[in-house]
Amino acid sequence: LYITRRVPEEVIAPYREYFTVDMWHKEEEPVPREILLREVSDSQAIICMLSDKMDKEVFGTGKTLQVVANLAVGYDNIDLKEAAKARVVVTNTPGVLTESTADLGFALLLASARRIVEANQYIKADKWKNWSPYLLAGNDVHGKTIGIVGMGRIGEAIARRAKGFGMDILYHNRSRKEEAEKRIGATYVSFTKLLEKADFVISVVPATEETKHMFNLEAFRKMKQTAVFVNISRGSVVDESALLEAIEAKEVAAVGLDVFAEEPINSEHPLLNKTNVVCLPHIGSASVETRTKMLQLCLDNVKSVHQGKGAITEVKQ
Ligand code: 8YV
Repeated sequence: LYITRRVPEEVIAPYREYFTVDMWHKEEEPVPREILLREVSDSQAIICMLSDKMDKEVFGTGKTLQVVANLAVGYDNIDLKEAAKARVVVTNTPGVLTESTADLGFALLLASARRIVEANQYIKADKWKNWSPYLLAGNDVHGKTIGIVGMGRIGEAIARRAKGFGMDILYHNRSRKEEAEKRIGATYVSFTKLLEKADFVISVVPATEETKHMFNLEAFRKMKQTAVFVNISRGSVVDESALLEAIEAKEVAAVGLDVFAEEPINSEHPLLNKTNVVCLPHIGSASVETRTKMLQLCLDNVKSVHQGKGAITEVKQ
């Protein structure tokens, strides 16, 4: 088993009796492509992450490869067709990260609406000399309407949190989710209606051909000028230049982004330099507890495939 980042030994230790584990030695830096290809060529299993492009070249190189376990619920970094051709099982980490990702989504929503980051910067820049009634006044969250785009596990977990804030819940999804509607009291609406009615629009859709740039200029123009837009899914669902244009034209009030078209971004990124935009480095599922559960699920998948029992959470094409 080769793991493409450095991960804590205590999580790996219980699995060392089942397979030989080797890993890239840096925690934050991705494994260089040539090393990935070399490791793939003599491994039976790989645990990889979203910045590792698992494409035709990788699957062509991995003659002994049996399983690729992605440390994420999204798997847009993996070419499933090539994996199937090479008879490699692909797994992801659904379920274990739902609540942490919803927590982060809500944190971003609150931070953007109530200008939390800007307010913190304000003190750090020694600007707090006085108090005035509308100093750093933001938008209320409680009692407003949230529009959740993508009603999967994470969408539903966000809806539960929104309910606690007394919000009205609208959602849009490829297909209507009647069971979820009953559980959380959400209303299914068209994408256009959601954009027009919601005070908070949050994207939780996976990256697919269908969702690419679904948040374009037309979409941002349909939103209320007081709307807050939050994206915790994938950067590809947003046309970033359109978002920038919408922010500059005051078509939206505030934005919270955990994901970007090209990651990582740096301090020059134009969206980062807007005071009403809160940017995070793709940390939706990044709690110590959840990352450990994700890693264990990857390891359990590898172990299960290795023992001939099949994967636990296989991604089917
Ligand atoms: C991952 C995510 O941690 O699960 C996903 O799809 O985006 C995050 O939870 C991230 O992709 C790192 O692989």
